[in-house]
Amino acid sequence: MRINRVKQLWRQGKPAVGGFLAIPSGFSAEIMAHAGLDWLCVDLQHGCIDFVDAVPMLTAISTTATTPFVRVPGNEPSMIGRVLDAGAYGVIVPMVSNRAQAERAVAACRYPPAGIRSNGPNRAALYGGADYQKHADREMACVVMIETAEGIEKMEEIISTPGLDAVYIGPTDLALALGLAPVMDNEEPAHVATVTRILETCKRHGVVAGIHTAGSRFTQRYLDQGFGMVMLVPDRLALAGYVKAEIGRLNGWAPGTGG
Ligand code: 3PY
Ligand code: MG
Repeated sequence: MRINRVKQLWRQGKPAVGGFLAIPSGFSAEIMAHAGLDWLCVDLQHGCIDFVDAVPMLTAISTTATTPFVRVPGNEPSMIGRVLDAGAYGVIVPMVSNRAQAERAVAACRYPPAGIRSNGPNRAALYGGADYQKHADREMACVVMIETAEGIEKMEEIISTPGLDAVYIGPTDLALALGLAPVMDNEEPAHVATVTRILETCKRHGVVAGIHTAGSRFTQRYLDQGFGMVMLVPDRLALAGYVKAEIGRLNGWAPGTGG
């Protein structure tokens, strides 16, 4: 079976840097995949992406060494099974708030007897190999997000869930849960303290800590702190950021001025 290169990095104690995809296009997914990130996540929660869009995006990513992840819209085993069957090598489950929800996510990613995943890896076996079912439980990454008030309160019971590979922080939902403005790269002391507490709890339990950022400044900060899964750049900001930067380099022309 094809190994999960992100899980291999984690086994070696090394971090994996990735990107998020919100644009429903196989071509833009392929472009992002060729940029050389460790992982890319097709975002079915907040991206403009349906399942039928996600499949050609996973196919496009699998033309490269980048590991394909999917963020599902919610903690629903049937959806988790579908994206794994379509070839995702990792699932990110948003808004997980307690042990029972974390166990539900883990079980959805594992075949019996370890879990409740149903057999039918239609595209996954093409990508992963003919012995997919034999090794899938070892290679699929189950990642749950801590980003709710209850999740913050119950981080210990979530992070210590058996079979969980990583815990991923959604900084803007986390900010809302703390009564703060939904800022991504957040310097508010209460936010910084909560992020640190989640990171330290992950380290204590040998679980990879992950987090979303708005760019290289916070990605570097979190890598230096010991996060193992950091989101550097989403497709939409890659597009907009490049266009804005090029506009900014022009002399004597500004949008709408005619030059
Ligand atoms: C958040 O900031 O809440 C996220 O989920 C990032 O995608
Ligand atoms: Mg979120």
